[in-house]
Amino acid sequence: MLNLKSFSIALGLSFSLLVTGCGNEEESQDNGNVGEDTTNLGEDLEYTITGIEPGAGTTTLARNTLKEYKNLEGWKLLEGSTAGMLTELGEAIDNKEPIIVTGWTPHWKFASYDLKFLKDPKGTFGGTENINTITRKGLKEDMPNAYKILDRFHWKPEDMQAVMLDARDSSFEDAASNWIEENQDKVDKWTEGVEKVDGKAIELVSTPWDTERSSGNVMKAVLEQQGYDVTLTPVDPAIMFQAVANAEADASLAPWLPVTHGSFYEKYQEDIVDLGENLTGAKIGMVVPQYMKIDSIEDLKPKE
Ligand code: PBE
Repeated sequence: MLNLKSFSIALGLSFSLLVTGCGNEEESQDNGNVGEDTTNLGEDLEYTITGIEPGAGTTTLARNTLKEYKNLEGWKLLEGSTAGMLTELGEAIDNKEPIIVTGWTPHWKFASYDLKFLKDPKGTFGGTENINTITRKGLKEDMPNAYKILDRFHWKPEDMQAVMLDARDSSFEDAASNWIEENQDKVDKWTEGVEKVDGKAIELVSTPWDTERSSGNVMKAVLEQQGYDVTLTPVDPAIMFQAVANAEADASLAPWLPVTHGSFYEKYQEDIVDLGENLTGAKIGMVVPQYMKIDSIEDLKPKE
């Protein structure tokens, strides 16, 4: 029915290339005063911010951040994969070494480690972000029951983070059904008075990060309970917007707005239906371990 399969295959391929491309683990063993002297900090880090996938909204904003802050002259963004970033972060923390990553919340890393966002006085990473639900045009008429559930779906950062954490020891499918079991009252409000269907196919499109694997799998399970035959396909944010705009997919719970995916939203807003926020209080930016002495992006010193 749709061409998303080829998209996801392409994405899978680019992911494996990226993961292999980002395996260099530098170990700077020298300092005990983590980030105390911010000139040495740049040298210790080889003036590198540990980033994620090139296609992420976060990466676009991080590239822009390096341009906008004059004090980041000579710094570079190491683009790679989220898995690579999380490995580097975990290792740095084990060794109490400095590291700066591009990160976001909700995410289990904030539950597992003591982390902080660096202040961003220029606001290049935006402020508080929302995650929105979008559908293709005509879904309301074609699938009024699914539309109603999608429109009612909202939850809190704590809910999403709980699914992400749980999925680390099991799978997103299991974590989603556990969450539904424990939060049946919330789910009942989304499905109240909605008629069940008999195997009607619905295509959800999402992005490959744990945040959206959580919301996507919860919605998949809820719609399946209502009798839908649900396909959930992870793709890059650009493709996610394009697929909904072209009606190759029915809906997505994955757009981060107004800033992270703002450029895609602007491009496609005439061709999609925006059902508004499904989560408020998300955030992206530069993230460091609490033990580092710096507090702001402006505390970093340019390369000499
Ligand atoms: N992220 C963080 C997405 C949305 C925000 C990695 C989950 C992205 O950067 O596109």
